[in-house]
Amino acid sequence: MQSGSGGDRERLVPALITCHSCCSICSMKKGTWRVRPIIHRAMEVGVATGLIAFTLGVALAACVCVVRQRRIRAQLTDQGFQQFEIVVKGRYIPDVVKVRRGIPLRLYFKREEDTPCSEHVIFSECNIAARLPGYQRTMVSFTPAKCGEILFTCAFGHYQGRLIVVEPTRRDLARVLAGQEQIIGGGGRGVLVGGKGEGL
Ligand SMILES: [Cu+2]
Repeated sequence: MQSGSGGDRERLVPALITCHSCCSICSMKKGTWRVRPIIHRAMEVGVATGLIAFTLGVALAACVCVVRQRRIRAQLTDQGFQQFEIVVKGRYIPDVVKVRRGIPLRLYFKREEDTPCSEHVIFSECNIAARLPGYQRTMVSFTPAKCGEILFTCAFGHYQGRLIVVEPTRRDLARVLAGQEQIIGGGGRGVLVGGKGEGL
């Protein structure tokens, strides 16, 4: 007990400060923690906080990325096609849309202006051109045949947008097949596939 007073102190201080055998940040060696314990501790806390902040930052960036990806991907419908709305106002919003190959696509151009520039939308690779009346929603439909990019522009090429055509997943295909069976089996519902049901 008597001789342990020095030992008690030694045990108490490390319990408070937790010095490791060495530290690569402050190059402190084992046993030297008694000299600069507070600086050492502060560095450890600083590094730990930095690491946590960095990890949270990366996680947040990943979430934002996923949400953004979802937002620009055409939605699959229960009727077996994919659809997406693009606003035309000074440009195409959004100007990049992910679509699936081989699944009928309906693009709804919602034109919120009447400048002559954006009156037509042209998909030159697909030989598709459509007139977009001002302040209306116009459907352009086709089936993307191959993977890659499809450019669409206004008549003068000022407004530009891109469809990124990707391979559908198995889940996408299963859903589309289920939708088509439903339409075939559901009698009168098949009429909708012609694509005039919009705007009613
Ligand atoms: Cu234009």
